[in-house]
Amino acid sequence: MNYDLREVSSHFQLYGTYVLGIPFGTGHINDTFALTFDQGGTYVRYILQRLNTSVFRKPELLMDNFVRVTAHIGGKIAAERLHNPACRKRTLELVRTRKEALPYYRDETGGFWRCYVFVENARTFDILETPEQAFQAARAFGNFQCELADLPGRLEETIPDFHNTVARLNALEAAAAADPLNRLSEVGPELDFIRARADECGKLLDLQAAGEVIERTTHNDTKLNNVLIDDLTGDGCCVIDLDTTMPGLPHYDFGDMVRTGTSPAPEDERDLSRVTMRFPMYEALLRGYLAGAGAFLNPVEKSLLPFAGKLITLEIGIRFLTDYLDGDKYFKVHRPGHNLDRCRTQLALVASIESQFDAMRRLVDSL
Ligand code: ADP
Ligand code: GN1
Ligand code: MG
Repeated sequence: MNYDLREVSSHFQLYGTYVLGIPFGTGHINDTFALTFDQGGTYVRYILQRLNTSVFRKPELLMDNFVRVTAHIGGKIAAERLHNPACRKRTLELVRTRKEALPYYRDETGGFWRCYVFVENARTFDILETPEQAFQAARAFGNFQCELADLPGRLEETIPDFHNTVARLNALEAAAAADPLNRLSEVGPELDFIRARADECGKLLDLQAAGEVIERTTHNDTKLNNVLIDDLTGDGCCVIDLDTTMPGLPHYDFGDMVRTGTSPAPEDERDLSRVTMRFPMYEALLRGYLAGAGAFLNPVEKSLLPFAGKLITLEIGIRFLTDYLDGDKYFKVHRPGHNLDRCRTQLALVASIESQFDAMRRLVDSL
């Protein structure tokens, strides 16, 4: 889709002359652009995003969450700066609209837009290069959970049952039964692999119902490219992509870090021999996450972190396969079979996690 980014940006409190707007990032859901403005000879960048309102059906409530979360974290960063003026931590800073100072703008076609300040001198990585990066990224996500532990009230669930793996499995079975595009015959081994693990899908939900693991405010989309790494210090300096920040289990966040931070291959790799759970990356993620969030986890919650890595990888595999059978309606795809390729990498990663599971458990028990 071609959007008139200059026109859209004119509705926000942005000053100077619009220079350029380009697509940015590799997200599967929203449309993200980087804008450049000339402000008296200095080029200043902003992020402009068009929210996917088929996925996020109550965008105004989502933006209420966004404002509450960023105000809460912003307050903590301001307090930290009083003691440590060199603190480089950031949170997303929304730019409000000119009219009514709203945190979003709706265009005449119903398009839902928001804008925030570009965090310079930092970047995201689709594939982590070193254990040190893994440690820093995981610590930032762990700190994020910790900072939100005293957020007043409960956030709106922007996507109900987002990490309900049993519901995700049921959705897959429904898609397989309907098979609208006759793709079922191509996915036999993948379905068998998932069905063989069906019993594990409800494990965290059962423990939550029994009160052994506790709901908190979590990010829920801790893909490693959703944290900005500071170019100067190498620290995870800003957690981004806050659309699914809502009530959840801490395991969902740690699990997605294992899914996205341990394999050297991209999420849609076709050469499955390249997909593997690198133990040193897992160890760094675990140590980093516990450095940020370890203080509030109970022993049962802590012991379930390796399982979380397996469960969330399986869950996303289930979601990619469901979307493939449904006709690629949810995740953006860039080639035929893209969602099936993504599903296969997830299942290969689950197998790699399973083959190292004992060692993963021993490590967490030793920390
Ligand atoms: P999506 O939902 O599409 O994943 P994100 O909010 O994660 O969208 O943004 C996409 C990419 O844009 C990120 O991976 C990051 O590289 C970049 N990005 C997002 N927000 C900022 C920001 N405030 N400053 C700098 N880069 C950003
Ligand atoms: C989507 O928006 P993005 O690309 O950060 C998805 C996540 C998946 C991820 C898989 C709202 O994240 O749940 O884990 O793709 N976000 C939503 O790459 O469904
Ligand atoms: Mg993202």
